[in-house]
Amino acid sequence: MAWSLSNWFSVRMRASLGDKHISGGEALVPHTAITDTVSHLQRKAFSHSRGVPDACHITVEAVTTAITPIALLPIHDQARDFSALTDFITGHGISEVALTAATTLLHAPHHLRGAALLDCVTGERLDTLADRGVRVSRMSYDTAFLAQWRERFPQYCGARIEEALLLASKVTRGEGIVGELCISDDPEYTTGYFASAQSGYTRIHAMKRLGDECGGRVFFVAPATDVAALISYLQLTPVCADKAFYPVG
Ligand code: PML
Repeated sequence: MAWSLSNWFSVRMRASLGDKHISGGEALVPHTAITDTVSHLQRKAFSHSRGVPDACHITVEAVTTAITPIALLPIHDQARDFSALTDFITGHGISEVALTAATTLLHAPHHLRGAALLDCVTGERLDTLADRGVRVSRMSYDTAFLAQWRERFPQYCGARIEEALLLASKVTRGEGIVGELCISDDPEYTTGYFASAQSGYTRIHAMKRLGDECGGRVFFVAPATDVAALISYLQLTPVCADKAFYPVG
């Protein structure tokens, strides 16, 4: 499929209550879907269990660079809790120090709106964006591919998983990314994931206690990575998932 650039838009939402982050969302859509996408994101902003926002910003921006087709990561389900997964995660070249730095950040009371970039060896924070973090943006599914994928994997349908899987599939293609660790910031949702190009998208159940508002995303980055180029890719390069690493048709 060929994507015409003239008609694609990035739509981003951020909702907050005072200085508390409530919800975020984003989509890369043709101009014909802007209205529906804005209403979807607005509904998302005002129905989050973290609270009712007092500000909701929605930005609509034309995309002017070529859209890169990408493949979705394969999904694995781990019926284990996070504490059992240290060996699995450190097996990706992530040190225990870096993993501890990540879990400390993800459990901090004032959590990140975007993602923190951490050196996978030292655990040092590499971006300078503080609570704002890096906002991964400009991702979409090819409509026909998504329909096939939903038919093949009905157990993974739904906006939350589809959005997380798409984001992880973009992130793990980034030059220098070793892995991503995500804890949902929804107090009622305790499943998170670890994703990497090497092992795919591994869902982790019981990632936190029910009712806990902590959460966010950490991207583990190889030493000597060009961090500015990586952030630019994550925030600005448009991608569209039009295939998986396994047959879906
Ligand atoms: C979120 O709440 O948006 C993050 C969801 C992460 C896990 C999604 C899944 O169940 O695989």
